Parts: sequence; structure tokens; C-alpha cells
Amino acid sequence: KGYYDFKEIERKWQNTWEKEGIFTPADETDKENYYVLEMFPYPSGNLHMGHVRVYSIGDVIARFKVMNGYNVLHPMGWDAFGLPAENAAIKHGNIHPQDWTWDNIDNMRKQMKAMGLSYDWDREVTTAKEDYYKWTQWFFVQMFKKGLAYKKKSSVNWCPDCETVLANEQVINNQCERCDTEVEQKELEQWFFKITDYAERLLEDHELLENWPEKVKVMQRNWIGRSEGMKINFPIKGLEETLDVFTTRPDTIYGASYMVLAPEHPLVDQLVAGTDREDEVKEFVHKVKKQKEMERTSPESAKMGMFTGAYALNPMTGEEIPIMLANYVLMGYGTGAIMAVPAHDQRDLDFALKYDLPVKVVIQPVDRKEKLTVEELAGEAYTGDGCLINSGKFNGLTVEEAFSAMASYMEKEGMGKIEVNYRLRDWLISRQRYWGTPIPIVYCDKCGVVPVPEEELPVKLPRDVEFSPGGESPLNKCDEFVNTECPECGGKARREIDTMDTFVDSSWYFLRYTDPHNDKLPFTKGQAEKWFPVDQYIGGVEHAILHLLYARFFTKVISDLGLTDVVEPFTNWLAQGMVLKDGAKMSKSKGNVVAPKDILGKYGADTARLFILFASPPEKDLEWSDKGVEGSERFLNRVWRLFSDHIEGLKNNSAKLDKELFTGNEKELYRELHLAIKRVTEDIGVRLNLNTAISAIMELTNACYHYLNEVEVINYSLLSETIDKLLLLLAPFAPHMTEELWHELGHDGFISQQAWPEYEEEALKKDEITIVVQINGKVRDKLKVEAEIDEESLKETVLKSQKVQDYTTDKEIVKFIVIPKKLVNIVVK
Ligand code: ANZ
Ligand code: ZN
Repeated sequence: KGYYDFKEIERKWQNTWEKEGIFTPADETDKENYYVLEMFPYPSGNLHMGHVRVYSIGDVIARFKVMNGYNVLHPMGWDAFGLPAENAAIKHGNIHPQDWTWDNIDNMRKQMKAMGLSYDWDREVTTAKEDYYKWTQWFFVQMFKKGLAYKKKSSVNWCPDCETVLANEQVINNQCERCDTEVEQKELEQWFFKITDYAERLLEDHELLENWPEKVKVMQRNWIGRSEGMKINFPIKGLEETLDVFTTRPDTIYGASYMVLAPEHPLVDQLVAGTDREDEVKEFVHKVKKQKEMERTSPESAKMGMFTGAYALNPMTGEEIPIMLANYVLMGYGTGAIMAVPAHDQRDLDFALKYDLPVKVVIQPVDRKEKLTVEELAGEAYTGDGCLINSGKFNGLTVEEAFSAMASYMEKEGMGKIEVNYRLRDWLISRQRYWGTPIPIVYCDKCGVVPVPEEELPVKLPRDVEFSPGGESPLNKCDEFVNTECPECGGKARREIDTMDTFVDSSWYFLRYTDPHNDKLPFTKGQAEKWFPVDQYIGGVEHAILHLLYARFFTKVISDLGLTDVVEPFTNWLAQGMVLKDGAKMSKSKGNVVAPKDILGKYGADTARLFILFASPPEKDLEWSDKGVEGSERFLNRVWRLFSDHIEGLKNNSAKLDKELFTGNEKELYRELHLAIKRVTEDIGVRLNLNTAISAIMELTNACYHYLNEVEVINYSLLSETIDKLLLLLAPFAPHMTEELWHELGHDGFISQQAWPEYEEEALKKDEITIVVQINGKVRDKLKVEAEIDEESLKETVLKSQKVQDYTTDKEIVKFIVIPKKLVNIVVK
């Protein structure tokens, strides 16, 4: 045929590859192992273009590495628990989340296979299957035993009318989605992972991630938010207790003119109990609890506060300072209380001015003579560097000096301690949902909180439950699930009804791929060591913080459990850009979605893959274009016709390639071939510039056509050599068509298992000739230049010659005469 008939050919090779199992890595091999991984998808129903993009990128890398002699692990699976499955069940009533999910997986697997992706499907992992979530539960139990999984009260969205917990998605404009009642924050017992214990290591080990984009490390660093400061204990007037605050600025303590408690602070009740302010304060607390954290902390939003009637004593000055409540102080950070220094903190100053609280300047610029006054601040806090004033014996010290001087003084006097604080919170993992990994915990009246013994795992999700809207887990109404025996005393007990956040499932799946069928352990150390860490991880930038941080945390915990020696899961990470259409992200709501299944049906996998890889470098956004897709199709057919137009000559050619006998045209084609090999090899292997690798293959194709146009007698041994290598270069991008042509040309084996071509340095050189340079008729220089150089470049080269410059500076060039391949004469005056 004169064109690439993808429909027949693509299916044929997909079936053959699968039957022959060519993407299964060897268990024992002399080759070096390489692990390439794309983030596994949530099985939402169909692949979208973002999937096509990320899986195409991963596939090129995997196939390239195989051809370069590596033993490659390239697995795929499903992040299969989660909300949409349950919502579908609630909405349509008759669909079970499991059936919905399994159907979607079947559909998406079929679409992936139609893309010709080189996965080892024997290692497929599905997080919602018992053989996987059993081990997620096993990790939970290990973490519980180490004190890394714990329960504590935490605030959740609560509808006082429906008396139920609401997921964030069910809260609309701070109202319950169903009854429009104002949503409150309610404290409920929830499960947490103690990721804060690993904060320091998560920061320090960034050092091991040399190849990660700096941008991602900065995002994670900010998320962890390490601050060095002090915990200072302020005595409370008339009470035994102290009021403890966390501050990064102990140097400003002389300027602390009031204290602020978060309204949720446990001391609040004690401070106001029995006073005439009690009712007013309770009402205030209630009002603040309705506000979202964002609303409370944003610099623009209104600060709300109230005096408690109580006073603290500044430990340095003995001054009495009022204790306030305010919305802008959060219970979840530091100690939930602050010393307010309005002269040097903008939020404190805004609040002080609003509530008429005292302001005292204690820092001013070093070069100032007169003391800086409150009036001069004019509503703007002074947050710059400087020296201390109004600070007793510490006056005159710089901010930095004062920090250490005051810290050691206060530590000595028992007023406080140096402390490091993190913005990172412990990871709240409980979800009041059905379709997730059950938390393997049992509650017994006698024995308390008991983990399910390892040999009793998995705690299976029951199939028959009632799906009703609302925040409580449907498992609560499932008596067979809830009622159980205590593993310790055998008495009556109840199971935990919450399930785990799906981020837990995706925090270790990359390890399960190394040993996916193990039923004794999540994986063995021996299997993990073969592959882990992942050499190249690829995924969306939206996962740069949470998923990657959780995966790093799990890897460290798993390493502390002794299951692996590896402490960082991903050696290299590539964030692929978005797929846009008409300048906007493809999305259902914008109605600009191009469905991969339509594109695959119309153009085939090779064209789709080629377009999506050619249109943009992997990490940049990509604009979908129908014209572009057609361009890719045309290109593949151009390659196809090189073969189909010359099939007889190519097949019947038996002459050996003899470089010594090359004509000029032949030499040039040979040079183009080796140039392309060099460029494609480096573009994929070194820079991951897949788009420019494709350009290089296109240029080589053009060079073939150019050669065929120029010559009367075709050198078939050269043409055959060139087309063979062109196909090898193209194979990672367009695996089906190249496989077909490889076989049609009579070669043995699969193209994807051939050795990657190597380039000859010698072949890259262009023919050179010597040009004589005259100035005003006298020979002044001789230059070596490429034989085929054009006049413009020749002129440039000649004028750069030092000798030519010596004779032409300060002179005017009147004429520049070229006698091709021989001589240049410059006339100056
Ligand atoms: C006194 C002070 C003076 C402060 C000054 C700042 C500037 P980072 O760097 O983010 O760790 N703070 C502490 N706990 C808080 C809470 N729960 N809610 C709101 N604010 C809180 O911030 C630490 C600073 O944030 C602390 O240092 C404290 O204010 C405030 F010129 O104490 B500072
Ligand atoms: Zn018990």
C-alpha cells in the first residue's frame, strides 16, 4: 500500500507484542536496570489528552532505554479508590462504586493498549483491590505501632441541621449543599499520620535530589515552612498557668503590648469563667468558628477581636498586658497564642489601631539618631533590620545580636526555650466515606483502641451498603461490618468506620510494582532493590507538593521499618505541561475537550503520539491543533512512501555499503543520517527534548527525499542503511508503523528490541576546501571552509580572519568578489 493503514497494523502489533510478552523485564540479567514511571490515573472512565501526553512521554523514555541496553521496568496501575465512584452510586442509585470503577478500568486499559504503550501488564496494580489495600492497612498498623498513626480531635465541616459531617465539596458558600444551613466547624476525632516527625528529613534530603527542578523544591520548602524562634512563657495575672507563645522575634519582646489567643484556645474558658464577659466571649468564639482559615488569615480581611478581661505579665518588664482573642490567630500553628508587637508586625498593628491598644517601637534603622516614634509609623509597621531601642539593657544591639542575647537570657531565667516550628501539619487521613481503604482499627470497651492483627488483614470493605448523601461513612449502617470481636479480649467490639485518604494509597504503589504478586509482604527487599528508586518519574505539576511529599514521607517510614535502604523514591522528576485548546485548559465545563478515543480512531496511535510529543517540549504547555495532527499524519506517510516507492530496490539490494566510493550526494546523505542519530540520541537521552528529536528525524526524512531528487542512480545500500536507522530512531515515537516496516524490510526480531544506532564522529565532518583571499589583488590569506558553503557564510568567515582584518581596518570595502570554491578578492580604499 502507498500509505500507512494504521487500523490493521496497529492492532496486529499490539496483539503480537502482548502475546510475546516483550515488555516484561528480565528477572535475572547482566543489563543495568532502569525504572520509568508515569503517575497512575484515577479511573474516571476515559483517557483524556493529559493522560495521552504523560504516557507518551514515559513510553518514549522506556523504549529508548530498552534499545540502549537497559532492562526496563515500565508498569501501570489504577488509583482506584475515591469520591467520584461513590458520588456516581449516590446519583444513579443502581451502580455500585466497585462495578463503576472496574468498568472504567477495563475501558481505560483498552484505550491505553490502543496507544501501544510498552507496559508490563503482569504488574498491574489496583489500589482498591484486596491484594493491594491489605498492604496499605499493613503499613497503617506498622505506623500505629510506632506512634506514627494517632487519633486526635480536629475540626471538620458540620451541618447543625442535618447533624452530619460534610466533605469540602458539599460546602457551597459556607452553606450545606442540601439544606442551605450555615456550616460550622466541629471538633471530631480523626486519624492522623505524624509527618511532622519527618519535617526535618524531608527538608534535608532535598540535597539528594540534585536533578529535581529547583522550583519544586522551593514549593515543598515553603509548604514545610520551617521557622526558628522561641517558645516564651508569659505568667497570667491571678493564675498558676502560663500563657505560652511561639515567636520568631524574641528580640521584640519589650514591644509586646498585648497577647492574643486563638478563640479555640483551651485557656479561653478558664479565663472568662464566671466573669461578666463569659456570654459575650462565647458568642464571639462561635462567630469566628464559622470563618474559613483563609478568611481569618488573609492580610486584607477584617480583623475581629475581643478583650478577655484577663492580663498577662511581660516576663522581661513585669508590665501587665491585656489578653485578647482574635480571628487572625490560629489554633493550628505554634501554640495557638501570640505576643503581639504592633510596632513591628502589620497584622498586630492593624488590630491595635482598631481596638485602641498600646503600640511601642523597639527597633529602628541603625543610622537613626532620634528615636523612631509611633506617629512616624503612620499605620505601617517597621519590619526592617535595625537596632534595639526602649529595650532596657539590650538597647543598641542589632536584631540578630538581640535574638541570641535574649534567647540565652530567657533560657537561663527559665522564661522560654529556643524552638523550631513547622507550618507543615500532621496528615489528616480519615475520610467519612465508603469507597476507600478501611482503617484497620477496632474499639473495645475494655482494651481501648486495638489495631487489627496482621494475620487478619485485610479488613474487607463489605459490598452491600446503603449509599446515602451526607458526611457519615455508609459503613456505620452496616452492622456486619461494624460489630466484631476484640482481637485482644475476644469481647464485643466495634470497627473504625472511616476510610483512608486516597493519597495514602498512592504513597507506596511505586514499591508494589517491584513485587506485585507477593502475598506475604508488601514487597521483598530483594525485589525492591532491583528497581527502586524510580529513575524517572513523570506527572502533573499539580502533584508537586502533596503527592510527592507524602510519597517521600512513606519511603522514609518504610526505610525506617527496614524494608528498603532507599530514602528518596524518585531520582528524577519531570512535570509535564498542560494540554490546552484555544488557549485554555481542556475541560468539560469549557466544552473544548478533544477525546483521545476519537483521535485514536481517526488517526491512529502513532500519529496521535507523534503530534503530542512534537507540538511542545514535555514540560511546557501544549496547544491542541487539528492542523498539527494532520501534519504528523503526513509526516508518517512520507516515511512510509520512502519504503513503498522503493520497495523493490530496498529488498533486492545486496551490495555492501562502501564509503570510499561515495559521491558528493551520497556523502551528504550519510552525513545527515549521522547528524540525526547524534541529535536524537542527545535530545532524548540527555535533555528529554522529545520535540526537537522529532524535528531531527523529519530533517533526515527530507534529506532522503532531497537525495532521491538529485541523483539519477540510487545507491540502494546507502538508502537501505539510512531507512533502517531512520526507523530505529523513530521507533520510540511511532512504534507500530516502524515495527511493520522493519518486518516488511525483512529484518528479524522486534524493532523495539534492536540496539540503538550509534553515530560516527567522522561522518559528521563536511568536506573542506581551501579558499585564497586577496586584498586589492595581493594574496593575504588562505582559509579552510566547507565545500558547500554559501556566499553569505563565506563572506562572514573571510571577514573574521585576523589577517584580513589587519588589511581592512579603517578602510572602506568597495567590492567583494567571489570565484566559487577558489578565491575571494576584496577591494578596499
Ligand atoms: C512576635 C512578633 C514580632 C512576631 C514581630 C512577628 C513579628 P512564621 O515565620 O510564619 O513562623 N504567630 C505565631 N503563632 C501564630 C498563630 N497561631 N497564628 C497567627 N500568627 C502566629 O511566623 C511566626 C510569627 O507569627 C510569630 O512571631 C508570631 O508573631 C506569629 F515583629 O511574634 B511573632
Ligand atoms: Zn477488648
